[in-house]
Amino acid sequence: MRIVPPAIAAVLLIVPATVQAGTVAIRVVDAGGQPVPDAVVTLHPAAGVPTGPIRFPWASTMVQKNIAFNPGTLIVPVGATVAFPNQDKVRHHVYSFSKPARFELKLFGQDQSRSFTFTTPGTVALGCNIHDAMSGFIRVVDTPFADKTGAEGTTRIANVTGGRARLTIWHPRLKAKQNEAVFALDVPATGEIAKRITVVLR
Ligand SMILES: [Cu+2]
Repeated sequence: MRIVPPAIAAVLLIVPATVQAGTVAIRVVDAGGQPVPDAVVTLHPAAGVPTGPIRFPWASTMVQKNIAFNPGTLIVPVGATVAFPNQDKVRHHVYSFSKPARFELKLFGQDQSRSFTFTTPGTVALGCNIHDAMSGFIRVVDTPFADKTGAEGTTRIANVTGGRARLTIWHPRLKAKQNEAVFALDVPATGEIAKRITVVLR
């Protein structure tokens, strides 16, 4: 009979039984090397996304304030019900003609809210019938590995399932089919991979 030395036995005990996962650090820049904020970064591991509900640390809320959608781009998990509170003194009439969700939230005023449930992944462009300049986007995603780039054009997504993955960058001005650029990425089983992505904006 083989005896496992105590030191090795202790190491075996502390190895977690979870899937190996790494961190993906993305920096999105435009053709001139300038950071691209508010780009939506999503990762779909070839091994599949973890089962269970997708939750993000931000609210599924699209506020109308100062005659603008806030945030300008909102990421929500597929199946999310998004609230549209009006914090302006004027009335808004929110609509979308986008394929994943065609809807209309007819005239509603200050401190009123409406909601809509997004059941199809994809991009939803929002407008307002009253204020032509109002423009907003909801990116409905079917992966928990999603985030928006900050002012520096960067984001860091942790606990991503290791192995081959599809990396998608979306931005409303990205010059590509459906405003998306898609890449293959090898996510490390532990530690971090950093990737700089150059996109062409219109
Ligand atoms: Cu409006």
